[in-house]
Amino acid sequence: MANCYKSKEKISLTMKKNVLLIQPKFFENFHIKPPIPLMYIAAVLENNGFNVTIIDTNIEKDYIKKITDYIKNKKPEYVGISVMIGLQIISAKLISQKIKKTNPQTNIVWGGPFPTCEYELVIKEPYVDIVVIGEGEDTFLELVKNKDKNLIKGIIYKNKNKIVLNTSREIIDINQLPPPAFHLVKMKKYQAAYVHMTRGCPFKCSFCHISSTGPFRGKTPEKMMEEVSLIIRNGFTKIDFRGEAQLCNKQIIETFCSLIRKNNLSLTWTSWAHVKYLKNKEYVRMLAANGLRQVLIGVESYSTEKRRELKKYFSNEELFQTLKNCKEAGIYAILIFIIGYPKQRKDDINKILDFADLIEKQYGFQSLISVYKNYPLTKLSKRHRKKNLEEWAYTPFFIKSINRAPKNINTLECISHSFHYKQIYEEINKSRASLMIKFLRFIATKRCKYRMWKFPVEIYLKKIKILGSVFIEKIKLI
Ligand code: B12
Ligand code: SF4
Repeated sequence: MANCYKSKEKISLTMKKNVLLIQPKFFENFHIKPPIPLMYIAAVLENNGFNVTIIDTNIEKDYIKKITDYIKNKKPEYVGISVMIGLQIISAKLISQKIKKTNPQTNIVWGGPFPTCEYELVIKEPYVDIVVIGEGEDTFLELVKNKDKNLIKGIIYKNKNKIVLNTSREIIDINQLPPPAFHLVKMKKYQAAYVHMTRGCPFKCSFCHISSTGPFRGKTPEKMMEEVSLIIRNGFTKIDFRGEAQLCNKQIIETFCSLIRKNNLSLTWTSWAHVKYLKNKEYVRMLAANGLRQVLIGVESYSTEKRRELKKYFSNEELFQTLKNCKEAGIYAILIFIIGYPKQRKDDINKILDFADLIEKQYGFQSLISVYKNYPLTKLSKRHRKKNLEEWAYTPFFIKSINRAPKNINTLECISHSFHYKQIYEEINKSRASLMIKFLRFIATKRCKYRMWKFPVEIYLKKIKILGSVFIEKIKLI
């Protein structure tokens, strides 16, 4: 690991060079969270004397002007763009093209989960100069410090007419990283903040790709407390812990909880969680006593055997024990199931929906049904290849995303959408639910009750709306 996180003395040498980091648009109706990956990178750059600006295009209305003004006035040598699979690719592409048009000298660097999987495809794009593969903190710092590219691990780049792939980089010691640069984003614009106690994941579910941050490892309780305190200072009292292995190290979490008590923090938190850890009753009680209010559990299917097919290993008995523990401790559980993966039968989907109903009846917990998407580098997709970025951008959302799926994509999405609207949406927007949301919720409830997935007009409308905003964005950026 490069020892470059706290080198204030190097500031004068770098003469406060400007660096721009951009989070492209998602287009979908997510509850957008602060661009944490970029904030980690920004913190490292700032500690090394760089002037960093982060533009989150999801919250900045006139972001095109802000980006082009920045390029014209501040002339950054490097612009870093964070990209996930899906429509965000289109936004990243348009923004990159706009930057190159404004100043062709700017080096455009793509990083994040998507370029990490598809670096060979991404580097072929004329507007991308460098792709950072994997964790970005050390690699991007070396780039902006103008270290000889030949010697920078973890990149693929263009050298005149050649494409050069360097050796991969060793993983970062996450306990040495400075906390994310909260001061560089408008935290008030976000509805929730999230943190990662861990990077990577110790599990290997066959439908999931989580390798952009390397193998599994966790933060110390003190490190977690440092980040949580910073979020609280930014006005949040509710924090979301992301990643299913967040609660896996009982000892670390216990110490973290004792720090919450010691510091007298009135904090509530939600977390992703794995049944493997929550089946322990005492542990769940302790978590509840220290502010855990909601858990998201990836249940995926209705039986131990079906789960095993997806390389997710826990039994229904363990699941029921977990749900009982949560209910008794006053923690609300949201269960997540997956439908439409290769070889899943129509009958399996119906059984999942029945299982979700059963859990609602017995425990009062709701389920989300997510549609399988063929992402690169998962065991199920077997290095599924696509010809260009557009295919990766659109297929998860619109066409042929699911090879050999037992049902039509619109039907699957209608199931997913209805389960979502049936409860979560209303819950989140309780105070602000518009008439339209109430109407959609009404339809969703009926669809779920009668298992009526025909004529999914909502899905067509949703897609038209999303495609419409992609189209408008294209016009604005051309
Ligand atoms: C929070 C989150 C979201 C939030 C985004 C939060 C935000 N910033 O607004 C929301 C809810 C919007 C979201 C949406 C989606 N997400 Co998401 N999300 C996550 C999650 C849980 C955490 C991301 C994170 O902060 N990670 C921690 C940071 C430190 O890691 P990182 O993001 O990989 O960043 C590091 C490196 O990648 C790199 N890096 C990242 N950006 C950049 C930029 C530069 C310039 C450089 C140099 C380096 C670099 O450096 C970072 C620090 O080391 C991850 C799972 C996970 N645990 O990582 C999934 C994950 C990233 N999401 C994923 C997916 C699939 C989606 C969706 C497509 C889901 C969907 N609709 O089906 C959408 C995207 C829609 C779109 N593209 O339009 C996948 C990505 C797969 C892929 N290969 O692209 C992941 C890995 C989950 C999974 N296992 O499937 N997501
Ligand atoms: S689905 Fe969850 S538990 Fe499974 S590998 Fe992905 S992040 Fe880990």
